[in-house]
Amino acid sequence: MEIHDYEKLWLGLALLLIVGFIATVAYGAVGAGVAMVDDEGGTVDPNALDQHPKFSDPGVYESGDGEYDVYVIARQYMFQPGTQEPIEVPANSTVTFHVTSADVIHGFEVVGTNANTMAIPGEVATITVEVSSPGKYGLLCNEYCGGGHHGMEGTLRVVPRTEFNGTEVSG
Ligand SMILES: [Cu+2]
Repeated sequence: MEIHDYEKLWLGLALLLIVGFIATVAYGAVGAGVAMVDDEGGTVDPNALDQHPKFSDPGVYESGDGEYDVYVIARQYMFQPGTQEPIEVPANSTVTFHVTSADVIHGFEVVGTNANTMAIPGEVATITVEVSSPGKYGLLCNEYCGGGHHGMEGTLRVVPRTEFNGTEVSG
């Protein structure tokens, strides 16, 4: 059987395309750092957040050298903290957000980064990000949660380490 040269060329190009698609999908699955939120954060009673050791006073907690835990409650239509007062963390640190919802399903996205999770009543989502230089990031809810959804936003401020005062952030 003889295959025409032109046909060989197109067969080669089609194969190349398939390999390219597989490589793209493989990169998207593992290389880009996209991960599903797992059960690691545990569960919580959404009706008793005020009795939770951390969610009763949501905010920034130092958990180690240059490591911080940030407890955030999403509710219609604000992040607490984040909306009424910005979440403030020092530059060059590792920040783990623990996010839950007090009412309906919300989203929690740090705009311009790949930190993006759902906030589900009863579930605690955890995401860890490295913050480097000082700057200001928007927070926004990306799950439709009701009439005020479009206004549900907040601020994450990364401040120079010398300006960071951990004692006034929590709450
Ligand atoms: Cu929303």
